[in-house]
Amino acid sequence: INSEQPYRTWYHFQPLKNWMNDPNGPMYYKGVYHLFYQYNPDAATFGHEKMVWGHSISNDLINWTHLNDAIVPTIPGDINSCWSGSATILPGEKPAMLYTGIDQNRHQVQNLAMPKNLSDPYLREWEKHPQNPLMTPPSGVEVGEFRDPSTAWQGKDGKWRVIIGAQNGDEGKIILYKSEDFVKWIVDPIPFFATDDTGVCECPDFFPVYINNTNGVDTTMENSSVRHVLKISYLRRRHDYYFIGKYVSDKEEFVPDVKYTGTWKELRFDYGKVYASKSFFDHAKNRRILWAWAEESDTSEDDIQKGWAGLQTIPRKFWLDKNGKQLMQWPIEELEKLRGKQINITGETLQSGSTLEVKGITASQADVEVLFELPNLQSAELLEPSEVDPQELCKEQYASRNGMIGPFGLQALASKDQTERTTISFRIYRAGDGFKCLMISDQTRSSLREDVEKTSYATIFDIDPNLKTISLRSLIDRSIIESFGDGGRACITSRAYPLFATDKDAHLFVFNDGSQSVVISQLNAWSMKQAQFGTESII
Ligand code: DQQ
Repeated sequence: INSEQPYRTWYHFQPLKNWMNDPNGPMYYKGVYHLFYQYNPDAATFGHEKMVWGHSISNDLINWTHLNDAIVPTIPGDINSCWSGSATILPGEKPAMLYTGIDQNRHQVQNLAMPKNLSDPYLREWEKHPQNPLMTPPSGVEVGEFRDPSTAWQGKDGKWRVIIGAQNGDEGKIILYKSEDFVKWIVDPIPFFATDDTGVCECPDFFPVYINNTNGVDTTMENSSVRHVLKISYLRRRHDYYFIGKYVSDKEEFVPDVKYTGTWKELRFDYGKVYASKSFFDHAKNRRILWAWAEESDTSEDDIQKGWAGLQTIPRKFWLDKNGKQLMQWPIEELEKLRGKQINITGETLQSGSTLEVKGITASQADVEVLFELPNLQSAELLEPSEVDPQELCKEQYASRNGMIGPFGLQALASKDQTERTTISFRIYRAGDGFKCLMISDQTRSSLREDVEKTSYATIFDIDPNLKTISLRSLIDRSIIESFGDGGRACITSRAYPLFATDKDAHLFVFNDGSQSVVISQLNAWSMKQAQFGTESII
């Protein structure tokens, strides 16, 4: 299977075959993690006629058993597809799934499904509520752009609240509904959030995060120990943006600290190929976890050939940074169970223009953590203007011009001669009164194949003027690379489809193209074992 399927992942979640997109209804319930996902049971392309909820369960969020599809079109309210939605655990430990149905008129409506048998530990079968659909497009919302109910929460008055993504012309809206019994929902006439010129808001997620604590918290918490986060997937931009702010349930009001600007400065969960993310509170380990869809960047014909399309990122624990201004993310600790053979490099100087191969691990499936020791930041070149779109900076002409401090970093999924390589790098600038780090995942040389999309991704973040070291962690898995800069401050996911740098022919290098040398203070790289993806025998 390896040589026939060089791009199929070893430890990133995938169904056995066919098309997968958004993560749906992730939850932890009575000792079992559940992941549902948008799935086309019939093909490796999006099912315009029929999408269903695939369902898999796990004890550790890494090894999975695939079950039968959980929610499939059966009623007038979802006969043309079962689209995205979220889990809420109701009092009495009863999971409830609100999801979007494409109804008999191809309108988008919201439905409720609940487990048929709560004593089945895997919750294999789901029953639809007889009163479905529970919500139909309200006035001021297009009938075909009303979808993706969030996890519900209770306000101080005890009523349930849920938000739904919508559109009216160019206006993107987040619509709030309230309910006492989870069945009869009343729309709030004032949108919970709106953006003028974005088009539809998809997969909204809304939850509290602790101030000064990396633990997660249940969606209903509302007091002075937390801030709130609203995440929206904007379809036109195909990115997941988030806003940190203040939520007051008795006013039905969420006020973001920074107003939506529609520019590159907007905060994002990931600056690469990630969309339709969804979080859940894992009360087993008191953490909030993010799932996200990493779509393919090869052609649809390739997907049909491969027989599959779409991955989920490795679940990430996330929390509010000490500065209160952004979220920090880190792959869940359970992933480390898959670490096999380890290579370590300590205290090695990388002179200007040098490249060092990290030998002795399976470079096509690896987990790499590097801590770079930086030269004196005063030697960094000046960034002018000091506020510039990192995506512009990363364009070829900039990226190829070498700087003083950086670019330095990793070349992953690289061929021996490095003609194929995905380059994840840092470059430090003096900017205004402080310093900034530009992080890039450069796909332009990721494959000698011409038919794959090779967009590069970049983000820029402020660094402390006294910063002595900077860390980079990359999870490499055959056709995906998830990179975490500065301890999870900046995340970039990319897809790569090398022609030659696959399996045993994949290599990993550390490099420094800046004119100042940098030191590998510590590098640890592990071969990654294959995660288990089993199937239950079909009942
Ligand atoms: N995918 C689902 C929709 C959602 C979109 C359909 C986001 O519910 O808006 O598969 O990728």
